[in-house]
Amino acid sequence: MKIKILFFALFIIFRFSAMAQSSLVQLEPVSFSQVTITDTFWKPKLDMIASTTLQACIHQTEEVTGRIRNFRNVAGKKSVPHEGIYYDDSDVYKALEAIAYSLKNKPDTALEKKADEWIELIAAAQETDGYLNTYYSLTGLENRWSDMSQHEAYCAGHLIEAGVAYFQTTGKRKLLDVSIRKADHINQNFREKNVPWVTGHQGIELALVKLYKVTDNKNYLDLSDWLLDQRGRGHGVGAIWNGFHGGPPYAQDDIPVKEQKEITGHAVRAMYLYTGAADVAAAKKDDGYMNAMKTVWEDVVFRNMYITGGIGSSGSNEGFSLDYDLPNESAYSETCASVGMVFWNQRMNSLEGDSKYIDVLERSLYNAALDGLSLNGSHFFYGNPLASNGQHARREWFGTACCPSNISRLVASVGDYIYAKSENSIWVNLFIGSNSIFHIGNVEVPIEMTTNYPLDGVVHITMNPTQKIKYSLNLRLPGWAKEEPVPGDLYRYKDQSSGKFNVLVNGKSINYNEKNGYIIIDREWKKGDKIQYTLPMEVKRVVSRDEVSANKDRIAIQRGPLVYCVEGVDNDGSAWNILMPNNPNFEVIDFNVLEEKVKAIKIDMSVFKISDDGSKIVTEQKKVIAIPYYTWANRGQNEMQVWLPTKIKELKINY
Ligand code: FUB
Ligand code: ZN
Repeated sequence: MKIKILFFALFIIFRFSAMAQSSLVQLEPVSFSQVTITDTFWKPKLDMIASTTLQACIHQTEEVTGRIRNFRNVAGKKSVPHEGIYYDDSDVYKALEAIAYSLKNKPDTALEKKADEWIELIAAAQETDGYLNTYYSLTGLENRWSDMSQHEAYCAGHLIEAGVAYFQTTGKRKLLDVSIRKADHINQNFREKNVPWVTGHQGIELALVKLYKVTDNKNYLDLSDWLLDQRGRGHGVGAIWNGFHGGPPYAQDDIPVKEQKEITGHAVRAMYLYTGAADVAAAKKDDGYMNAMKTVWEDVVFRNMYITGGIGSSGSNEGFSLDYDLPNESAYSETCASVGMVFWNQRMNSLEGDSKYIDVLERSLYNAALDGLSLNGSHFFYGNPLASNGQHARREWFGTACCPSNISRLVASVGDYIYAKSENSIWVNLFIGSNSIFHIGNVEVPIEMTTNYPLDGVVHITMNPTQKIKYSLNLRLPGWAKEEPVPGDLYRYKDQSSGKFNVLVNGKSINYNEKNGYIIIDREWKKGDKIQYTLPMEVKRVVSRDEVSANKDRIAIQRGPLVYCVEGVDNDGSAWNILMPNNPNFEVIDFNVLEEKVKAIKIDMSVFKISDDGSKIVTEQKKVIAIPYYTWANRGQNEMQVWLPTKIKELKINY
């Protein structure tokens, strides 16, 4: 008997220690609502979202298109046709979510009043059983939940995200309660009855985890897990997009999520799926999802990601094609997919505590995602090509308008990605001027970061703990500041680094450890301690693996986290007639792209032209200007290239 009890006790101890070991979460992100942005680069963008971008979204949503009219018509029980596309409700919710974040950054009574007005209509359009979707309410409710390729769950996901965000910012529950009723409707009709349903476009999975966190109702977490587990079991009908029949891989529905190893299909769907899976993994301490996602992540980053951090190279499926198929001029690289890369990589960083995920996040954020928003905030890119013959232009809006509100919500909530915390540590992931207050034990630790990043690499951090206290400050050491532009070997530097990072505390060198891409300064801190962290902002040449045929005999330029491009408007109208020399001389200069202050790079290059009489090709040595990629196409349509040719055969000369 005693032996049995001993075995039982050992079994319990073993079980508990195994559970503790499988505790996945390494760090917890600090919400944007706890962070005040003071940054010279980002603060004007946050203000622009509030003053211009959200106004553009409202104008398009309410006046130009029928999105709000659809809600008004359902609320008024009118028997009229649905206007627009079946997933247009999602844009209203995403705009509301962006408004919620923006209100936190910059309170605005008129904006809040507009949001409240919309929320009244949304609530009035909800069916008595919790269902809410203007497309089906106007075209025939009897057809709802009959076609998995439609976006009912996707719209519900965006509704929930908006409801949570608006509640967190304003304390107003109306939209949250609408979301709860909708989530309950789905839970009762599918999970509780075990009626198979594969979400044709993911998004609700990550939203349900947010709802679980705000309500503490585990049903929503279980529903999210259940929905994830529906995939890859033959329940799906194959997703269809604008007539494109992608079959199960298109919607990541060919293999159960925990067994997936390769990235397939539609890029935005994939990003939302893996973000949701990471959230469930963290909340349920389920490393099954994590193990799968690590391999999928490597497939994305090692073989299928643009140097800009954009993904989904193919327009026909808005997603992934073959490994290393990364064409530049026809790159799809949807803005929403880069927004999704930011979401997913943040979750992976939290689970693993490894900075390589933030390296990717930062790359997507500062390049492919930010490129989706014009410098004046009123025009958008849907796809973000890496080369142009002048055919690409930013637009005011799109028929499918997922990108404008998506980039708005990302920029407005950029504070979410700066800091993270764990028991005795403060983690600095992004270098963005800001203030926040941490709590280490019972001690308040206000922290202030100031920087001119990404224009220069000097970051100042001041610690102001209310009393002396020991904790570690973990500063991300970006891969680009070492010899690794990206994790893996898809891209590599052509030059050895001469600069090195440097960290001082109160003006003196200190001892630190380096682990998982972080500089760890573990010591007793006191009020007023100052850290000066300097990252080497060298101009670096980047080359691709040979398998990327589009980049063969070409070089890209990077400085800090920013990828550069040559745009015709700065270079006599052309960007395809230049040749990168073997040993280029880079001069970093202060430059303005419209109002945006940037560091441009002047490069001595051979420029090829047709002679005036048209009889021959002439070469001139010129100073070619390269600008940060995210700023291109703001001064009209013109030529652009990120990957600059090193061989004459790659040139195109206009005549
Ligand atoms: O289908 C909804 C959204 O529209 C997708 O996420 C985008 O790729 C676009 O197709
Ligand atoms: Zn989009």
